[in-house]
Amino acid sequence: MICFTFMIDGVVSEVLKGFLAKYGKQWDGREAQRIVGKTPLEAAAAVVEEYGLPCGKEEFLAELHPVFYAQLCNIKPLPGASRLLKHLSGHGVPMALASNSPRGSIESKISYHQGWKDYFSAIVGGDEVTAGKPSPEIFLEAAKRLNREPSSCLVIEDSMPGVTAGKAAGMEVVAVPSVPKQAHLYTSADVVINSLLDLQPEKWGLPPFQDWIEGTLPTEPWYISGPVIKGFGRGSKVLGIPTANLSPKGHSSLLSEHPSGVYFGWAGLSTRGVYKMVMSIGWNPYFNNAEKTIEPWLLHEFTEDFYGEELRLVIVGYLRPEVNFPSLESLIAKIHEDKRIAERALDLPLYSKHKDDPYLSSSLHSESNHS
Ligand code: ADP
Ligand code: RBF
Ligand code: MG
Repeated sequence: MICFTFMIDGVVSEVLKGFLAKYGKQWDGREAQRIVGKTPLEAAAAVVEEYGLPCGKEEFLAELHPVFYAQLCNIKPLPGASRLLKHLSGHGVPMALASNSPRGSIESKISYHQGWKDYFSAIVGGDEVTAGKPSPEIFLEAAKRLNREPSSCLVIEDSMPGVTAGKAAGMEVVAVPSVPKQAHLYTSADVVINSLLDLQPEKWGLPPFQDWIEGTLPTEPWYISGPVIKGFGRGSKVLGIPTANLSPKGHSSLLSEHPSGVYFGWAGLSTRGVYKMVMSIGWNPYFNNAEKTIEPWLLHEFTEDFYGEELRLVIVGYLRPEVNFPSLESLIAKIHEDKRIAERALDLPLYSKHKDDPYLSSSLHSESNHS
């Protein structure tokens, strides 16, 4: 049995940002870690305290509540959540949803996602137990409702309090940190993964995913474009692997729907042509960048640079999470392996059909039907 909680509460950040502005404060992201996995009241208390707001937490919450409520329909599932739920429920694995949010709010959140209600045999809300996470109570209650021993349950969690709660309940815990670059803090989890795409159900005695094809995971195609910008100048120089960087600016919602990682697809340069492409999106753990970068390596020998040119990408599949490496050589070897896998996979009809996508060769800024 599986217990989980996972919706991206980007909405929470958006709403809080607006409110802080009203009090003349600026949201700086430091509280994201403090609010994930909390009840709304606990989260409000944390923010009131952190920012020294001149109001009580109840007052703050009363003000926030209607705004959150109106935003419930905009909360997106974590990337890969729908695929995972579909897979496990297709194999008859009993699942429960256990969240610190009040039950009513959980129910309205999931009502916006088709089929979600039926995936869960039990839902436990924060208002149905005496203490929310990090107390184990919410997970113990979920196990009870599913008629399972806690020790036979797997918890999938995106928050620190949730990981603590799951371990305290005597369950196996997979952490999927929702705050980037915080993986090292989740040491009490049995496994930390970068995204739900990386979950290996067979490690937990569950049926393995069957949608991987020749080392690649097909995704719904997604589209991103922009002028090629200057990066750190180390792709060609340090790795011998040039990457035509795109700016992550203006793509924040697209990037929150897709985890950091290594992807592949097709790249179009309007005056040159369409090429196979393998890319990384993220913080380059080996170099530990402060900013996220988008770095496609076009699988073609060019005789010149093309900085400033409009680059259009159709991303069709996922390969692996970005990881750190013990040496530069091992990073380079891995990227060349990514290249071989992508090059070969892109000849499969499933992927090659996207080579003719008009998006790749269409003229500038005609993205309206692809956003
Ligand atoms: P930067 O750090 O500025 O991105 P790189 O060393 O990664 O520098 O080099 C990237 C540049 O090299 C690209 O912007 C592009 O102009 C050029 N380039 C040449 N061949 C390729 C290729 N096959 N794929 C990507 N970029 C290439
Ligand atoms: N950087 C990492 O630190 N870890 C990775 O796993 C990683 N994988 C990559 C895979 C591909 C296909 C490409 C093109 C790049 C990857 N990089 C990775 C990014 C690399 O560090 C980056 O392109 C260079 O630092 C140049 O900025
Ligand atoms: Mg580059």
